[in-house]
Amino acid sequence: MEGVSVFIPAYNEQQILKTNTLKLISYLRGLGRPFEAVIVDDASTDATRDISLELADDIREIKYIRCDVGPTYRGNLYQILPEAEYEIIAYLDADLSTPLRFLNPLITFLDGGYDIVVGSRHLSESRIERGVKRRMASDLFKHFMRLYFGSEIRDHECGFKAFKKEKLLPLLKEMEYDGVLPRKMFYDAELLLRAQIKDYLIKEMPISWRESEKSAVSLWDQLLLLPYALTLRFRL
Ligand SMILES: Nc1nc2c(ncn2[C@@H]2O[C@H](COP(=O)(O)OP(=O)(O)O)[C@@H](O)[C@H]2O)c(=O)[nH]1
Ligand SMILES: [Mg+2]
Repeated sequence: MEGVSVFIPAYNEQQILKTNTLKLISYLRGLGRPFEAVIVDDASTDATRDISLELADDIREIKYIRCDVGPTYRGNLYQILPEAEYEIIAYLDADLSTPLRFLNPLITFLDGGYDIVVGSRHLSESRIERGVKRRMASDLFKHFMRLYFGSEIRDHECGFKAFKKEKLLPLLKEMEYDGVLPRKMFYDAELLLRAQIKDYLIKEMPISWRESEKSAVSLWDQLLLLPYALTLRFRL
């Protein structure tokens, strides 16, 4: 069985990082495949660094990578993913908005031949606890991606995804010019558009999602990405 590298993007997560990382480790131990858990910290200003260093010291399978420039929302995370030790790459939110029991099904779809599996909050079997404002924004974005880009995916933005490393690397390479164009949350959407152009096999999997109150993402910030998103159609 292929090993899995699970990434945990973390920005100021001192409250929950230790407990949830330990939960993740014990879950992964139960899967019977080689694994690592990699905390990717984008210049947190709280104790995230100390907590992560301690975890990495204590537990062999935990690694800690700190980026000095951040927060970038997704930019740094995607630059770090190629450092994965194993053939399957997954990431999830530090607050475990999607319960861990969905992780094995997510990975298993890759074993079954899919190239990318995305957790989705927009399928009829998905179970979502989310504020009205963010739900509406997410619905609007879903329609935008379908109507403007013809995307067949409903939830591009969910922080619960898995990839075959060999398929992800060429996509990241294509997107390398990112240096001058901070895509932030739009990174995921662009990646999935490019994956569809390459005819990758993509599975959208229903999940549960319970949003915690803390959020690093502002809707206003996302709106500022609109010029980038509108012009992307001509660059693809
Ligand atoms: N590495 C990194 N992680 C981040 C950044 N912003 C948020 N995160 C992490 O990404 C995950 C999702 O963030 P969250 O604020 O809950 O986003 P939301 O669920 O979309 O509101 C959490 O694990 C955060 O700690 C960032 O700029 N860099
Ligand atoms: Mg969240």
